[in-house]
Amino acid sequence: MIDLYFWPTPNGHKITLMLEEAGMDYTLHAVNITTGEQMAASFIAISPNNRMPAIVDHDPGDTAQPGGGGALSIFESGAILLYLAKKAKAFAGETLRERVQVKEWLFWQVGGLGPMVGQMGHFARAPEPIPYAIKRYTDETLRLLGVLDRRLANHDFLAGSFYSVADMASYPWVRVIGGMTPMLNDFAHVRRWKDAIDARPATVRAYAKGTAVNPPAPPPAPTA
Ligand SMILES: N[C@@H](CCC(=O)N[C@@H](CS)C(=O)NCC(=O)O)C(=O)O
Repeated sequence: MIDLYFWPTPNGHKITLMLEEAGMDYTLHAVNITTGEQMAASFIAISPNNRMPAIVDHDPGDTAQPGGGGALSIFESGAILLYLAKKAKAFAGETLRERVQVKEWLFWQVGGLGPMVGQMGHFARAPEPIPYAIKRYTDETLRLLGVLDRRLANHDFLAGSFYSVADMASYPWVRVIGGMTPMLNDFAHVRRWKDAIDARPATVRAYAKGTAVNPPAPPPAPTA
């Protein structure tokens, strides 16, 4: 059994996407990052960077190895995805070349797309607008969407012809962009790829789990 420490943000959704795709048993523990639950000592014990997602695998299956055995905690979404892919024996490529491409695009996301889109959103909502920062992160997000679009122009998915943890890492960030801004309009291949992942049953289940954890606020009551 796997415990998933989660809040429905793009980094959190990466892991529910993978767990649902792989059909793994997991228990979801909400870590409400809007009220500071990520700062609890019990959470920092498994996620020293006080960020979610994190997992604890109670059956890592390495008891035969020296020093192995017992529950294993993992933080950082990229590390979690690679761990789960190894455990599931799926979604990380089969050949050497496939595995290299999965890692290239996974690291591209955790080091590039995620932080840049995150900063773009942060500065868009800053109490004092800083035009240089808004332009810097918007331009960089557009550049990265261009990189993604060129890759997807001749590949079904990021690592080639198969769905992988690299797609699961990037998709939630592209979904956020698509929901907030018209920025995807110029990137037809990205939209085709996003639509294909939107339609996967595991994607629908993963996002339903997120909505259950933090349901959208009800619309304000109509006034006279
Ligand atoms: N590099 C980390 C980033 C995780 C991260 O930034 N998580 C955010 C939510 S998307 C968080 O927990 N924020 C809490 C905070 O800002 O205090 C990963 O990929 O797992």
